[in-house]
Amino acid sequence: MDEIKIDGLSFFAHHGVFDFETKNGQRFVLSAVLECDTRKAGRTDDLTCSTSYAEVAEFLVQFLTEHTFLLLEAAVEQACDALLKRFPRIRAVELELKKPDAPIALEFESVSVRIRREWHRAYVALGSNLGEKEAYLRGALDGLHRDDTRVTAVSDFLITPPYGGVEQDDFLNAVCAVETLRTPEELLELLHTLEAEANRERTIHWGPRTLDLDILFYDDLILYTEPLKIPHMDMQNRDFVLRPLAQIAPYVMHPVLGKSVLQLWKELNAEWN
Ligand code: PH2
Ligand code: MG
Ligand code: MG
Repeated sequence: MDEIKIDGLSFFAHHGVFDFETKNGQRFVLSAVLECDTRKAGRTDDLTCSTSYAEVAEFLVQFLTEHTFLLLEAAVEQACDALLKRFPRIRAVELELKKPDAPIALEFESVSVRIRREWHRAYVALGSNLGEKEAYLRGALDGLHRDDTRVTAVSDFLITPPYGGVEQDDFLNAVCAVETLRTPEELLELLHTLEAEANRERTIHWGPRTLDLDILFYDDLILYTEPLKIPHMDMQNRDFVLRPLAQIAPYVMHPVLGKSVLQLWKELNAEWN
């Protein structure tokens, strides 16, 4: 990815753990690497196709002087977050915040914290087989639209027979693509909140539910933890996942099985025919 860099942006602010730091303030030095596609601006010589580094620099200094944090960690975390929400062309950002005059009673040049944050792409499966199924799915899609997460594509809503052996009503299923600043664990937390808001009760395993939201993919991540496994462990066996996913992401590769969604769906269907 192309980069726009701002180096050694110096300003006065009040971050710090000690009282005298928040009271008196001190000098900070910020460096930023903005990952964005500069091709179009490069071809057209038109600033509206890019992100103005002046605007970014002013935004960062304003943010870091208007807010006061105890930790450099918090200052850069929240500055990255605010920046990525404010400038849509910036896909990822690396910020380094230095405190050249930090309260350390030794000879040193500076201390700093450097982090990189980015928009992630995830795919989420939606299902409902209790009550107003369509309203539950629409409610979930609305709930996924927020400042740190955006729905970028939605499949058709499909009526599907129950899978997994529990006798129950048909499901309404869909899949959506999201862009998110959340980690997988934070995204899962949001999904659980939305399920709870839909009055989901966790009773019978695989039983009827007002709303079920599962993470299918998160970038190319492979994660095997309790309670979160990515990619979804059973997705390759589920027509109600692969069919809608193939509508919006046919060529996305399954990072463990090494096959595209379309290929997995074709193989699943071939098993039946
Ligand atoms: N979800 C399950 C179990 N079985 N069957 C269909 N058709 N759709 C689902 O969403 C579904 C299911 C457990 O999450
Ligand atoms: Mg499920
Ligand atoms: Mg679930």
